[in-house]
Amino acid sequence: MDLLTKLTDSFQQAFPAETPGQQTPLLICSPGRVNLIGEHTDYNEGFVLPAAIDKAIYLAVGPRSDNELHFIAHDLNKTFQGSLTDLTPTHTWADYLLGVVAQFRQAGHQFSGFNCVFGGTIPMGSGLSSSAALENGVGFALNELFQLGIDRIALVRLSQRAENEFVGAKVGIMDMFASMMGKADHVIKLDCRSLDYTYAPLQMNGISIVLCDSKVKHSLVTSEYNTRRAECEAGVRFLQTFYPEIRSLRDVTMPMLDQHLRDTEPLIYRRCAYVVQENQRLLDGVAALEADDIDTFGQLMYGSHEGLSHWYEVSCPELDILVDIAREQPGVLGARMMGGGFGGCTINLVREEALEDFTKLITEQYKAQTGKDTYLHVCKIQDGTNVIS
Ligand code: GAF
Repeated sequence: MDLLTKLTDSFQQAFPAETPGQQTPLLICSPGRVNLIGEHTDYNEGFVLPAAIDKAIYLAVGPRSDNELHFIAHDLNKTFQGSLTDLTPTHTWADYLLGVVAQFRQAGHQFSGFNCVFGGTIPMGSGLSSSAALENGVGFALNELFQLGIDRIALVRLSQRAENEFVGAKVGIMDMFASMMGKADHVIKLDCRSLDYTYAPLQMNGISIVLCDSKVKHSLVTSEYNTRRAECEAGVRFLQTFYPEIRSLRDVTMPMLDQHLRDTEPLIYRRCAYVVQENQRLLDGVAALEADDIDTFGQLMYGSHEGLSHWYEVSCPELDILVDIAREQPGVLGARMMGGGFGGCTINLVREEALEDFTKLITEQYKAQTGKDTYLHVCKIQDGTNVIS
């Protein structure tokens, strides 16, 4: 039985005719994302280059006639029951749904309780943004169910606020944006300051985007993520004493950092220098893609990984090993860790004719060096969050 049938069956069993005529739930698909380059730049008002992928969270949703909230996490085999009148964090998976509901309420939107069963194909903790996909899916469903008339960008912002304020992870806007705004066969060049964006066709003639899952789920990710963000903000505050016009690391150059931070604040210097250089790598990478120069783009990906590993210090031994193995394989153009870090996936550009050997070698060598199995996925780039039926 496929996942959508399972979710629909589970919905109908759990909520039989709760509201007459509502046994048939609204079905939503909300995808995960990849990011080709531009990591930890979003919350520094820089650029990112993400896309929505063919791994998603699926939600079956229906309205209730009361104020109750009934959620079923199908893959976890867990249930949650609450009320619109008591929206406080539970420190469980339910917060990704409750947080969105709380943001909608704060924004003044009126709606009744609802039932939701969800499950998905995004491996949890793999750095493919299952949480953003879930938040977007819930927001999208509420907007549809209750005809709230909220546009996609406003939904993205509500998802981000849910994660920042309710879940407590100070994430940037990239993941929600990519999941909601994705377009099949295109990457999104997003300016995270203005939210201006353009879609660029992904012309990867004969090259596949391959994800390698390290299968490491690091407990440090939220706390270290928030620390990195605070370190970047500290760098900006320090530089503002010399350059009051600076608003974020987007406005900072390497000479400014070299002159004022390198000797006095070496740790903050390394963090800020990584971000400034990563923004430039992204701009160079976009120019390389436009010139159909995938070799240069691949080299920039390796540069991104080096920076993330040594300067920003958000990698882990397993991710470094995956990138080191990939670098040695013929037909691999570039590889780097992706997302927040401390585990999850690497993203690799691999020539199609080399895919079979790459799969075999990376699987064997990763197992030999770490004792762990990796899981590989060749990505397709899909449309963003949408109604299935
Ligand atoms: C996580 C966050 F959610 C994003 O906002 C982004 O900062 C990313 O890490 C790093 O680029 O996925």
